[in-house]
Amino acid sequence: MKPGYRSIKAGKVKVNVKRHVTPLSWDAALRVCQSEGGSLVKIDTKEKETVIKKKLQITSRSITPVYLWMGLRYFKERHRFLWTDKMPLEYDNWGTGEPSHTWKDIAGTIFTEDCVALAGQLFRGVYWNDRSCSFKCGFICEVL
Ligand SMILES: [Ca+2]
Repeated sequence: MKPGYRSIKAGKVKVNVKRHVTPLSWDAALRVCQSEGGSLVKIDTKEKETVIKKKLQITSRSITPVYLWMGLRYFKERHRFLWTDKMPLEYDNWGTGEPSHTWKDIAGTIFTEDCVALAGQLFRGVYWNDRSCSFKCGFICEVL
């Protein structure tokens, strides 16, 4: 495995993941993961999410959430979210009001939100939020 990956085993869950700190767009983040022989992380069970949340310490000490891209994206023409391996969404952990599909900034500009990030926030804990794919976030890669 490439440097920086951690092999985590807990119960039935076994994952090889790396948390990248340098913020990138969703597409650029995916390319980095692919160059490391994997993809953006697939969080398809609650058990796996719990392990990742604990071991990668996805929490924020402020009310400003920490966002980390995962391998989930919305495909408008198919009206569904798909993981990077093309599998459909089964387990999810959306935050309140998510997925919102759009976001309006203070100036009233509307952004389409098709890419999903794991969010960690003080008080709210860890939840999912769809965000603009061009926004730059840290990200989690997974090697099978
Ligand atoms: Ca959203």
